[in-house]
Amino acid sequence: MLLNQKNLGQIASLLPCPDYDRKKLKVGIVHIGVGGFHRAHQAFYTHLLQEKIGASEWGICGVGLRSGDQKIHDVLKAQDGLYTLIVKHPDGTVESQIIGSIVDFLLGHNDPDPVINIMAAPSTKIVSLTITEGGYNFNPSTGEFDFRNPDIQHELSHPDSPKTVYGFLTAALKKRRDAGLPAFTIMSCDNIQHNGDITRDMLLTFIKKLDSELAEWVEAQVQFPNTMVDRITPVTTQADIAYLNDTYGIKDDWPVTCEPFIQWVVEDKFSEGRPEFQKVGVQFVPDVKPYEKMKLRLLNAGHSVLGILGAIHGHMTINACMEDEIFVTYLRAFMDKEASPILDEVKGIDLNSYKNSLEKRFANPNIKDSVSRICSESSAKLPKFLIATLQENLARQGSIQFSTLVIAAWCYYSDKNVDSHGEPIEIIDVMSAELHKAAKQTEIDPLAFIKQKSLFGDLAKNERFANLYVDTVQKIYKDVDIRRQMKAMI
Ligand code: CS2
Repeated sequence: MLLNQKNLGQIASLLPCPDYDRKKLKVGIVHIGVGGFHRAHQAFYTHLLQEKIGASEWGICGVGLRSGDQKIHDVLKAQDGLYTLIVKHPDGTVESQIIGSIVDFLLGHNDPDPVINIMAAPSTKIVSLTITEGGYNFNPSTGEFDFRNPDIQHELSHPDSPKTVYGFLTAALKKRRDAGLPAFTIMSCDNIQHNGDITRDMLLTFIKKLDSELAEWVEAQVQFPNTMVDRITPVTTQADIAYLNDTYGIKDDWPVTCEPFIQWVVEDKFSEGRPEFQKVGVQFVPDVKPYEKMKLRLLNAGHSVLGILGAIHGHMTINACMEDEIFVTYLRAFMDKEASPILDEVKGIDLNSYKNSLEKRFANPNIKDSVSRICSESSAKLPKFLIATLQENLARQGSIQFSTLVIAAWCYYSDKNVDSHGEPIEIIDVMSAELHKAAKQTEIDPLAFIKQKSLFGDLAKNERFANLYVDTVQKIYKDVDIRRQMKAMI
């Protein structure tokens, strides 16, 4: 039975279904980037809220801006926005439920107007984003907006046919201002420290090039709350689709799986009001920064440590890494000696318990989060998750060896594209060609990989780091048994 609105009555006897009247749910949030994470997190919280207060004006219209979003568009359209969320507990229990908070879906890449119009509609109060770390179009090392991006160039000369998130937001905000409507809030939900502030800086830099009056209006009217988001959401597999079919006879072409843990900490500043998310466990705080930093530098960086070293060793999943004692001890040493010392105190959170809980979450044997998901787009992730920590530790004479091994390992597999058993590693990264080219120089110039300025800034000139890095990378090139290198350090 296909998952759709018509069949919901029947499906309700099999799985929990939305108990609010979806016909009454109006679009108040436009969300750009409807991947698994959005559906396991914000759309789930929004669904919980409707269950609590009844259908409101806070339904979600999903938006995809890239041609690759066609598939999720087609699936959600065919399913009337409905999908199954499959929560996998560490003890093997699985809880599934049907989520109903997404009420429409629009694609912007061929026909931008409907997307601009829904964003400019008076009923839209929030435009939220999960466009990935790489989607913000800034140089990871300098933080500057990248005007060389051909899509940005196109938008500057054709503001009526936007392509990137910046072009769409600008066109919609202009329309609102011209119509005398208040601005919407722009809420980034990506894993970037100060995600709201960065979105604001980038958008204003872009708009200033186009229309300085509009930039002034945006500066005065639009709020950009910073947010910390958290829920491990692995890539959906065919087995997940088959599970729903075999167990319940439900045909859902793109369910989402995730861990039980969920957290959302949001800075409470919204231009046009917000859903009462506090009723379903969202924390609103005056300052999100300490939460963001803790999460990015422990969870996300911890993932990268396991993922990159795991990829070289040949572990396929994060939980497989956590079954390997050397990986567990190494991860903890990284967290204790390098990540924690630079974190500010977070009110109400005991750092040790937080780290213990991360270890448990990573070890969840049912999540089977692939190392390849974690390693994908490392060029956008590592500068924020790991290299930032390394830089701060260099400035304070702190430990850097655990992070350095990860960077050297990243160089090794970017060069060789194989793990220590000679099995191929597929590199999924917009910068894969550049990474490969730089890494390939290592045997001639051992600093070549870290001389990539857009990722490492001037780190290659830091003597302490450069010496340790050269030593470490040479060790790996001589002996690729990464576990042996790790063991020697713990
Ligand atoms: C992961 C995140 O992409 C990554 O490398 O660390 O997707 C992580 O699973 C989420 O941020 C968890 O909240």
